[in-house]
Amino acid sequence: MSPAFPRRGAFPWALGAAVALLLATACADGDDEPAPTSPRPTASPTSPSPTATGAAVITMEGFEFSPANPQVRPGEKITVVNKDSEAHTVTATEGDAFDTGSIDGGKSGTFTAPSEAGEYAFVCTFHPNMTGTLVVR
Ligand SMILES: [Cu+2]
Repeated sequence: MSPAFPRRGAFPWALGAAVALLLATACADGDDEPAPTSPRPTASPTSPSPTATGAAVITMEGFEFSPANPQVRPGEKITVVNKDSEAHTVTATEGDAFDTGSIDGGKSGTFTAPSEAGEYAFVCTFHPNMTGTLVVR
């Protein structure tokens, strides 16, 4: 009867080892599942285009539009800042897509981008060599 004691003692030992193994594999599985989804920094490194994010602003300075090719959303409100002393306009060259009218030097105005995507050339009606293209998309 004496050799039965060590055998009985071995059963809980083996059970404990089996449970420990099960727990270890269960923990490993639990760690594997959320791993592929959590480390995905997709949104943070995508903000190097200043015209596409935030409020759209066109600056007139030195008889130039800056940026000359602003990219905006359909129907977006665009602020126009005139830093020159002369009056300027932002006027679509084809049709009447948009027109700020005269913006005096040192003043600012606004206009609304067309609701249809496309490229709209614009000009200052006072200074036709001031040109730009509004990119709506
Ligand atoms: Cu002008």
